[in-house]
Amino acid sequence: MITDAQRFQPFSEEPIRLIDQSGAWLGAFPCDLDDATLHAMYRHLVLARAVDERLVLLQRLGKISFTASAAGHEAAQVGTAHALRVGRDWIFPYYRDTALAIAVGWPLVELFGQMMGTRADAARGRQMPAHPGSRDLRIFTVASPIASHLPAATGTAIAQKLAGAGDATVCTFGDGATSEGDWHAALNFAGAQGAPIVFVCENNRYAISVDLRHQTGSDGLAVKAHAYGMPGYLVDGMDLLACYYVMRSLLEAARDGLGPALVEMTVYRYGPHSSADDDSVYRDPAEVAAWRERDPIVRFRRFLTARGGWDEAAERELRAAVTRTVDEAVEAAEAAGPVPVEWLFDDVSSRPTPQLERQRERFRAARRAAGEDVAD
Ligand SMILES: Cc1ncc(C[n+]2csc(CCOP(=O)(O)OP(=O)(O)O)c2C)c(N)n1
Repeated sequence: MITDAQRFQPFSEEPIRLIDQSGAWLGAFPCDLDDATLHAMYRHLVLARAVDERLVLLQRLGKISFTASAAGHEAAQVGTAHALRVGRDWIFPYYRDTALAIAVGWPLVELFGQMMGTRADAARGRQMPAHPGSRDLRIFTVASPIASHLPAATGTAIAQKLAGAGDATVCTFGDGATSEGDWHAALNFAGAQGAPIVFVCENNRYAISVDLRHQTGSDGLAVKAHAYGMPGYLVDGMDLLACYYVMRSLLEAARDGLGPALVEMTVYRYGPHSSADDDSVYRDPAEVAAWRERDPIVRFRRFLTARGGWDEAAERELRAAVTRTVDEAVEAAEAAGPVPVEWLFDDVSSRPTPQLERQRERFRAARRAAGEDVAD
């Protein structure tokens, strides 16, 4: 239940913030989360960072072909995840949302299986790495073309409204997505239809090498919500609880029939755009270092420590447990073995067409000719 004090003002000039750099609570209302919930949120932050670092390592080792680091985005994503009703609300994420997927419970074995293309991958090796999806968790499979998932997210939210079950949709994207036509079509239609959807822009100020100043002449991104008839909120995306409380109140409003909202979360990506990028050619290392000083994980840990109930021993125990969890997940995902190439022919249609069967036979014949052992 959201109280009046937990409703936020849209279109503020300063980002909404509930925890300062020292970990002190700034809210006009008391934090109403219990220790177990706060510690679960912190574990998700730490786990997401550890997964991220392991993915970079696996890419360097040649075990995965591509990774897009979420380091610096964790508070925005974990805060959003905890405001969702997992399995009921729909989630339309983008490729940088590893922490979001982890925090809503995407199994780590599946995550690493998806990244490595092993049999542990629920998508059976058919997506490029960093493209999760889950029927059970209602995660719409990530699509590479920027902003192409937004109209589908709006459509889903309109369907939720028509169904009348009180569900909502969250759709995330980067600042670069706001330059795409799909972005405007989706927000326009959501506003016109009063769709129960919260659009979340993880604004890290870069679309690969393109600075936000080249994307828009407007004063920020949240302000664009005005034109689509919905409120826009500017939030400190390195502050987990600011992200959580803003998302909680907006999702509740959406479920109550109050329509869509746009949230701009200011974040920073510490690493390059992806494993295929060299950010040193377009960013000053001093800028990266300055944002690292505002690390969302350190800030939240300070909050927990100041509140009581978190200390060095708890921290050590958590870090060791997280390392073990990641080790085991990587091991299990790898042990599942690579996806057989022949799976390519499965699930294309409910009954294979004669053309598909002929292609499968030609493929098998080519493998036999190459001396491979092909089962009948
Ligand atoms: C329609 C389209 N155009 C270009 C690309 C190439 N591309 C991949 S990621 C990216 C940058 C997107 O930046 P942003 O939306 O800000 O998200 P970020 O990666 O910064 O989190 C671009 C241009 C693409 N995938 N799709």
